[in-house]
Amino acid sequence: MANEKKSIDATVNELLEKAREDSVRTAWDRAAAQQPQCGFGLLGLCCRHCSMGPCNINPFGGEPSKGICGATAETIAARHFLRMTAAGAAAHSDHGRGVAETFMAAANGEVEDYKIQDVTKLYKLAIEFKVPVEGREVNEIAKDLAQIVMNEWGKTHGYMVTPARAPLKRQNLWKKLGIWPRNVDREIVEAMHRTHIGVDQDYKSLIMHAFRVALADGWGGSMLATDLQDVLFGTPTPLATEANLGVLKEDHVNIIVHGHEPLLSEMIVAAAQDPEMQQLAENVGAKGINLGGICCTANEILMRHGIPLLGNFLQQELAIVTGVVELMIVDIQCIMQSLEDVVQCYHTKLITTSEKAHIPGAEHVQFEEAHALEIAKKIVKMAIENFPNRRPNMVLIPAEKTEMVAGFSHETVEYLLGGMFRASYRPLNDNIINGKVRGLAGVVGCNNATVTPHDHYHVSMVKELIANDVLVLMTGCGAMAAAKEGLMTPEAAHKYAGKGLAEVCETVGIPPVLHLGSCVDNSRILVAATAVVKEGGLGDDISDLPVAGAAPEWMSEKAISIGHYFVGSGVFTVFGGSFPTLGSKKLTKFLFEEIEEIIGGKWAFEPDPVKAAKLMIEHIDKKRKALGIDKARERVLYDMAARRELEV
Ligand code: SF4
Ligand code: MSK
Repeated sequence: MANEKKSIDATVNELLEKAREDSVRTAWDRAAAQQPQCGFGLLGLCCRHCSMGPCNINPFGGEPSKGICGATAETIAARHFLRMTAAGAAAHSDHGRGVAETFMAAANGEVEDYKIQDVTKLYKLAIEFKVPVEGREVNEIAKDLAQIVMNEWGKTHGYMVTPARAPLKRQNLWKKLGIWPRNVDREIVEAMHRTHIGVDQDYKSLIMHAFRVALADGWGGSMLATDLQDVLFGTPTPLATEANLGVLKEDHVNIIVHGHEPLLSEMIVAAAQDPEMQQLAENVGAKGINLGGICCTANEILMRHGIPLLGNFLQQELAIVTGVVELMIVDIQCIMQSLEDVVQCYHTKLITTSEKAHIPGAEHVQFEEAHALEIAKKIVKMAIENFPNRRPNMVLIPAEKTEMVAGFSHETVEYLLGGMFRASYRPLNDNIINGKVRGLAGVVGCNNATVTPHDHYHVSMVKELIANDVLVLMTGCGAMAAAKEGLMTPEAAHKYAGKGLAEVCETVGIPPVLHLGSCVDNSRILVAATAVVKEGGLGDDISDLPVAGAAPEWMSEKAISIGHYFVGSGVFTVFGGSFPTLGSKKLTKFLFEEIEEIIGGKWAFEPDPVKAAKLMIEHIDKKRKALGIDKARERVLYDMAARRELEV
């Protein structure tokens, strides 16, 4: 396939051309080299959980129909699905644990570079975890809260606290089904145990435990990561910035932060703004220091500081191909090992920083919270010192950059809708009831080198949804795709949204596509959905709401965990690309149909993004009908048609 078809983003196609000229191989080249990919693996029909294997199952019904131990197609695919969920939940939740540990260290005064910034959110959390607040110092409250919160990862008895934020009916369902998570670590360990040879061999039982694991992530580890990051670094509020590789500056020292945790990147932001560092940059002939982000670290510093988004997952190699990046700092998750090969062709330094994530050949600067700012300054200095090594003949900065507005936390949305003194979701609920807003969609997830053109699936789906008056909430790399396309400005409502949604967006002053943050911030979508339920008038559970979820270009195991906690929260969720259980008809039928009776949500697979959007809209309309508000929407359409007639 020609390069111009690899992405709908012109920067990608331009830089892929340059990569070829520079003899740099990218994920797209390696994806081509992997073809044809293993059909058993794609269908979830390959097991290597013991050394009698690997065992494959014939997807066409012939032999072999069972693994050597007798495991069936559904058992093998369900075990695989559960292990993916566990890996995804582990990644999110271990990120959350790191934040909790830093929060504890900050509360104990052990790390001077981190301070509690959102005291209101701290109080809210303290009350939720039954920490006394009356007449106490902030740090005393924080210390007690930190001790209790850490138990969410590994308490010896009882259940997790934060799932109690869900609507009461949903809580009761989780209790009845026995899937209210006990603690993050236990559910993940149990997932590994259940999927060992000869343990849980009932696909339904495996999928129900996958709910418990995923809920421990979405309503626990991820939710606490978001909350504690807000406490430490501030809850995001709307801010304007720019997205795409065109924000790189030829006359500046360019530094990229890539990965997921804000613990280091927050310090890099502070270090880069330090006048001493600015002066050092000028001393080497640069006009200043330009910071940008890739993947969810980008989303974290975007949401709180308006630092520009450079690009999403599949742009990480191409950012280096521009030839103007002095240094890329990575921490954890979604970092391609190939970055080390790419930097060999340019002057860029690749710095790993997490004890959990090393890359052979990359320079490792161990990040320590106790010396956070000092280490951040050391890394920024390394970038500055590397500026003179830039090779001018290797430079190509694409022109494209797009304005965007980000920073939509649940609290901000509530404030924007109702104002400071009557912050409330009431206006949103009213507009859903009267049909101006048809429903809500969470569109999240990654890019995937086997799902081309890059970004096309996110953008097409989102455009279809907003044209049909569905307000879209986004996170992760999908959010970046929408931002680069110009869907995250208030003006986009007028240009792309249906009349009803455009009217609401213009009244409130919001884009039709809201950026809610990083992968762990999908928890903000759960909280927002719960707030809509609690506001009243739209049923008494998330599964009653006219909402749907999607990940059209997913690739990470974290996406499976996210999808499963969306479904476990009662949301219809559509994935594109591929789906890991398709080799088992029984299991797929269970996930795509039967599960709805049990949990109120269900999965679907549809690679065509517009068809997938239509499935979401159909589901939203089905829920509107069940709520008895389908008539309201018809009436609104009739009124608008009548108005148009009058205008003519
Ligand atoms: Fe084969 Fe069973 Fe071992 Fe899996 S656990 S590799 S199906 S024998
Ligand atoms: S970074 S998990 S590629 S969204 Fe969160 Fe992007 Fe997916 Fe990584």
